[in-house]
Amino acid sequence: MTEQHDILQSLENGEFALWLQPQVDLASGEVVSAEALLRQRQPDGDFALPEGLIERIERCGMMARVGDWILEESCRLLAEWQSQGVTLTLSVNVSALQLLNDDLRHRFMALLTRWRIHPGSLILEVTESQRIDNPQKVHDILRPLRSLGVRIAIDDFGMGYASLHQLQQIKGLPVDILKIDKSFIDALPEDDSMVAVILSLAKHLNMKVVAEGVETPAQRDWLRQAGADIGQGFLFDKALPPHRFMALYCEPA
Ligand code: G
Ligand code: G
Ligand code: MN
Ligand code: NA
Repeated sequence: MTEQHDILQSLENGEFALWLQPQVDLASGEVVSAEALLRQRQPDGDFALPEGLIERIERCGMMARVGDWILEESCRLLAEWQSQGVTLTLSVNVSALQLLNDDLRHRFMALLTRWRIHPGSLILEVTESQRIDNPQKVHDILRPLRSLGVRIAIDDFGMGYASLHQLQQIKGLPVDILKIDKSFIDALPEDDSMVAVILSLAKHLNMKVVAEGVETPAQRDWLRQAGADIGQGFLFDKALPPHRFMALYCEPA
């Protein structure tokens, strides 16, 4: 059986799911958002993200198909929240391959309209470490989405830009949020130099900061006092199935 066929089967059999990990406003301690993380039902019934699944999906040319499912499922979740008066935002990962697909913009706008999603409730996470090889193209794709009110986050920030020249390019990108890579959060609070630099850069560029992989109260406290906006990590909670996330974190209006 081909990889393509396997993935198509998974889609058709409803084996993919988006689980939700809370994102916490560090100043208030409130859950204000969630990151949607892809999971696949395993033969034993558990859901997991098998090692290398995303890469496999990309390699066999199925990222557009799966990416469409991810965006649709995200809109469905948001529409459900909105109908219940839940005001949390949702962060959705989009791969660079998905982004470079020429008609993503049109399919995406159609989705927002069909599900009547308030665009401000959606954040797209673009992974920096996949390297933005063609900033002009990424720019052209992101700009119209952003002008609708969708916000753009750079995921794994700090891992991809090897040079100041590359860093220079991000100034021109239509980006709202930097998500600091977990490796820099791991160093806190003893070594705070990289996180401090990124916080200052974000402030300079008028961007918000999300710290990912927050695991200890000491890390959370350092980030809060340094003015980071949002924290995400096992200290708060792991990714949960949507019904459990909603029972725990979505207050009915
Ligand atoms: O929990 P975690 O194992 O879910 O995620 C592992 C990696 O897979 C992360 O780098 C994350 O960005 C990526 N990932 C998780 N869900 C998605 C998704 O829906 N789309 C894309 N493109 N990547 C995802
Ligand atoms: O999209 P991204 O690369 O940011 O995906 C986040 C990944 O990090 C997911 O695999 C998620 O399950 C994982 N993760 C989230 N919080 C923590 C944490 O506090 N510690 C660890 N080790 N992993 C985390
Ligand atoms: Mn992410
Ligand atoms: Na990340």
